[in-house]
Amino acid sequence: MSLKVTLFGGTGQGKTTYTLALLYMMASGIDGFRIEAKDADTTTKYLNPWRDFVMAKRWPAPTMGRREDEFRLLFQNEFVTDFRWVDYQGGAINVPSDESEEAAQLHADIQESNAFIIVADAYIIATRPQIEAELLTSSAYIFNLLNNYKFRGPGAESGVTITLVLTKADILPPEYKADNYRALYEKARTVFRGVTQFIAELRAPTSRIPPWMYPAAILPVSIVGDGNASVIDPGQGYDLATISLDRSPMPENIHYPFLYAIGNELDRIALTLEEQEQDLAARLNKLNRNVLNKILRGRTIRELHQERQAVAARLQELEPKIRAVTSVANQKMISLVP
Ligand SMILES: Nc1nc2c(ncn2[C@@H]2O[C@H](COP(=O)(O)OP(=O)(O)O)[C@@H](O)[C@H]2O)c(=O)[nH]1
Ligand SMILES: [Mg+2]
Repeated sequence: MSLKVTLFGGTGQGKTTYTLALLYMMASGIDGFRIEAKDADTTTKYLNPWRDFVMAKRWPAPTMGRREDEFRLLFQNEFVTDFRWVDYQGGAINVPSDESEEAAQLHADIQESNAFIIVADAYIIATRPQIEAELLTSSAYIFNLLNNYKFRGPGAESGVTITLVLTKADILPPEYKADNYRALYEKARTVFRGVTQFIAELRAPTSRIPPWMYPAAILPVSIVGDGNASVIDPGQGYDLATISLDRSPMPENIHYPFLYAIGNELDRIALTLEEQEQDLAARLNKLNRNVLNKILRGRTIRELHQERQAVAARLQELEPKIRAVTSVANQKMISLVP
């Protein structure tokens, strides 16, 4: 069993570019954290398009289908956990699981994930009419899936970490950058109001679920850095903006959402995983067969249970050290609910 982060977002929101930049930065290590791919080929697969991006100023090709890769997360050169990163073509969010293999896989990913990084285009949120921004970012689809598989589904008490990454912050109109992105946060919370309101309800004094079960935060990021890219055509309808990369990219803020997700997960899992495992079988048996088979991948529920227990023990051991580092990310991120 590994820690699992699912990257969520509609087509063209910036998931693949974000992933390439993050893995490039994390491969050399940031703040004591380092990511190693399971094998050298995986690393090459991610480094090549990143090199083309930096050297030839060529954006990564659109993702075909779902892509899952295994990594190892290290902290001060100590193994923390295996770690799976799932990126897929935006389309899978918008299809029912009985109609598409990829959608069934996505539903299983959601059910099994510890953390979600929702990737949404800040430029779309700022410049499109609200209702178009909702559809292009797939905010309602994302809420629907989270709601069914995490918030209200079996296992809601175990919580989940949610990070909303607002990409392409570099090309935002100045009024959305002003005052520490105040106008952007406001619009993003409205576009993602399903998730935001759900979290807000949990923060109410009457809620029986403690706030640390559902850490949720937001941050604008840029893979290229301010002033290094320009909008050639703002786009309309389904067509998103055409953007040229003019100078060498200088990624900004991109590792914080990741460290936030990881750090809060380690905290939360160490505290809840063991007890949550008690009713694992009951929870899994409530799932659609198709989705359950994807989660088990040939294992029995008992084997899955044992793998999870081992992770919990390991995390408990490392947690105090890791907390020292992730507190930086916690301070940098802005709470989803003001
Ligand atoms: N200005 C700017 N544009 C970006 C940035 N990240 C992505 N883009 C643009 O968004 C497009 C789609 O990104 P991609 O990662 O393929 O989106 P995905 O479909 O969610 O994987 C890219 O081709 C770029 O034009 C960024 O940080 N700044
Ligand atoms: Mg992609």
